[in-house]
Amino acid sequence: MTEISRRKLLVTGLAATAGVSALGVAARLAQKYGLIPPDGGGIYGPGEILTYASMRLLTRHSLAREFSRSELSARPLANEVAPPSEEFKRFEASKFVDWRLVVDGMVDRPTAFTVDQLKGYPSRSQITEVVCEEGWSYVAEWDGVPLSHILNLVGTRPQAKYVFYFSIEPDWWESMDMADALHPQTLVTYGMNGDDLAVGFGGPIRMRLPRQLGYKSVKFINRIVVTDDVKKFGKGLGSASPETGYAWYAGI
Ligand SMILES: Nc1nc2c(c(=O)[nH]1)N[C@H]1C(S)=C(S)[C@@H](COP(=O)(O)O)O[C@H]1N2
Ligand SMILES: [Mo]
Repeated sequence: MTEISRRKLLVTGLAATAGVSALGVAARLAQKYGLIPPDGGGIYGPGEILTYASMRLLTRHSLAREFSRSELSARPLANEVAPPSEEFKRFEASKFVDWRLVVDGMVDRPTAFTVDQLKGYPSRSQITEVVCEEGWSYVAEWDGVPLSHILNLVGTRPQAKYVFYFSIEPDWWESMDMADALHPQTLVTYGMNGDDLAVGFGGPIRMRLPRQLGYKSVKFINRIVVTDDVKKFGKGLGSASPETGYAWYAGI
């Protein structure tokens, strides 16, 4: 079955079983505007399509809540990560001067950025919440360069649909659609609460998407790939998360 007809079947099936006209309308709109998430197949597919499509239709341009300094968490919680590799320890020992963030894929000028280069671009500071799916959260101030600025520098091609990003830590990779990639609050961060970003919080470089759950904010990123084809990565579900039972789109 072709991709299109499989999708059509899925969405039509959803509309038929929904029994509520709003769901039918959402499903038809999802179909019409291509609002099908990469993990929109399988048994949880219809739910993922509904979530993604309705969030996108309602909140494409909305902002995540930003907080005031008085609301900063006294003790931000660094969630546990795997023990650092020897390679990572070497980067850390030389204060990450050799760390590179490679940006390539569907771009005109593939580039490897140093941390200092990233710090030299127009920065944005925002006080936002990290929300883990396990039920805890904290508020911190993040400093970084908007991902949109980086995408402009490298010359993202108009056909681009997704931005994939990879950690040096194996099995941690994610992607976002262009609405999130170009969103002003999506930052490539290098600082937190006025300091360099500590390793526990993902230093030297971490992706921050305050409009999605914490697991989309991948730590220790060293590669960004712009693409129009999710099938090229892993099992083709858009990120590592759906491969282990979490939604690709984790809007909050
Ligand atoms: N590389 C990497 N990134 C990661 C994780 C991880 O284990 N490794 N955990 C994720 C999860 S599940 C959450 S909730 C947040 C936690 O961020 P924090 O440590 O700042 O609280 O980081 C996300 N990014
Ligand atoms: Mo999490």
